[in-house]
Amino acid sequence: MFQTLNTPLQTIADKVHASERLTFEDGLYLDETADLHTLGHLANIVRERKNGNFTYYNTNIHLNPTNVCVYRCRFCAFRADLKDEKAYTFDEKMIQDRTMEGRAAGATEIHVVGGLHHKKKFDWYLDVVRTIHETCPEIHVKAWTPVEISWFSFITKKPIRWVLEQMMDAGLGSMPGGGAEIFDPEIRKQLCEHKADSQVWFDVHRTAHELGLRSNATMLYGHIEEARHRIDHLLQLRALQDETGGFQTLIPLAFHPDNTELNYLQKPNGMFDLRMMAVSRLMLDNFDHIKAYWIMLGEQTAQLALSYGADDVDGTVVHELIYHDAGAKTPEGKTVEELHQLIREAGREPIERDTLYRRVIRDGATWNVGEPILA
Ligand code: V47
Ligand code: SF4
Repeated sequence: MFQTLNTPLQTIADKVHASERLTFEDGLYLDETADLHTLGHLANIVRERKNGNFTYYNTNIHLNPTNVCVYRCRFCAFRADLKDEKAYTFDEKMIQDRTMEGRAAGATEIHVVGGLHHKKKFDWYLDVVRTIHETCPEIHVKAWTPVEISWFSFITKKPIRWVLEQMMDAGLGSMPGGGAEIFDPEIRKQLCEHKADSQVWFDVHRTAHELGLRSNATMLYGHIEEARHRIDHLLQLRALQDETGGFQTLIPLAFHPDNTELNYLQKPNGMFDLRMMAVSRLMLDNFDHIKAYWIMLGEQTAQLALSYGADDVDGTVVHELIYHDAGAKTPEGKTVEELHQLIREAGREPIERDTLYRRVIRDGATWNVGEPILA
C-alpha cells in the first residue's frame, strides 16, 4: 500500500512507517484532506506500535462538587448561577457518601471537577480533596483543571506552585485534562473570554509535572474552530510533552451543543470524531495514549475509535453530568462487564489500569496495583 503513489499522503505514510515526526502542514492535510480510511489505517499502525491489542479502562467514579460557576463558557451546559433552580453544592457528608459509593464499587479513581463557586474559599476546595482522601486513602484523587488551579491562585493571591503543593498535601494524585478547549487566543476569546488562557493552562501543567504529578490533556473540537486551530493545539501539547513528559493521555472531546449558547451548531458526526482520534494519534507521537471517552462519543463510535488510534475508553464513570447536561444520550455509567463487552466486540483485549497506567489486579471490589503496563 502507498508504494507507488507520489502524493502528500504517501509522504506522510512514509514518515509514519519510519516513526518520523509529522509537521503542521502534514497535520492540516490529514485533518482537511486525507481519506478517512487511510488516515485510520495509519493511526492504527501507531496505536498498535505503542499499545499492541490492549485497550485500557479504569474503575472510576465522578464527583462534580458544585455546578455554580463565576464563568460563562459558551459551550457549557453544566454551570449554574448562584440562585438558579438547578444550582447545587455538595457538603462534606455528600462527598463522603460519593467516595464510599466508589469504594463499594471497587473504584481505583475519583475524577473531580466542577464550577468556580462565587462564595467558596480555597479551603473548601482543599477540603473536597482532603475529605475524599481521608474517607478512602486507597482511591486515587484526580482533580481540578488549570482553570480551577489558577482560580485558587487568584483567590488566595498565592503562586500556582503553592496551590498545587497544598492540594498534594491534602491528597491530590494527578490532574485531569479539562479546561484546554482550543488554545488559539481568538477562538478562546469567543468561547470563554475571561477564564485561564493557554499560557496559564500550560504553566499549571508544567508546574504540576515539575512537582511529580502526571496529568491529561483534552481538545474540544467541532464548534467554531478550524483545522488550523486544532493542529496548532496538538502541536502546543506535543511541545510541552517534549519538555516534561508528564502527560499520560489526550482526550479529544466532541462538542455537544444542547442547552448551550452554541446550540445552533450541529454536534460533530461519527466521521469527524474518528478523524480527530486518528489525527491526534498521528500528531502526538510523544503521548502514550489517546482516549475514546465512550460517554461523549457513544458506544459505537468509541468501538470504531479503537481502530482509529485510540487505546483507552476511560472508565465506569457513574454520575456523569457535563455531557448529559449538554444532551449526551449515553448511560451515565457502565459496569466492568459492559466495558469488557464493548472492548472485546471491537476486537481488542481489555486491561484494567489505575490512573497511572499500572495494571490492576482485582478480586471483586478489592484490588491491588501491579507493574506499569508499558515498560
Ligand atoms: O473542560 C464542557 C468539556 C471538559 C462541553 O482527564 C464539553 O481523564 C463538549 O476534561 N460539549 C471536561 N465538551 C471533561 C474532561 C475529561 C473528560 C473525561 C476524562 C478526562 C480525563 C477529562 O469537557 C471541559 C470542556 O472542555 N466540555 N462542556 C460540551 N457541551
Ligand atoms: Fe464554569 Fe467550567 Fe462550565 Fe466554564 S466549562 S462555565 S469554567 S463549569
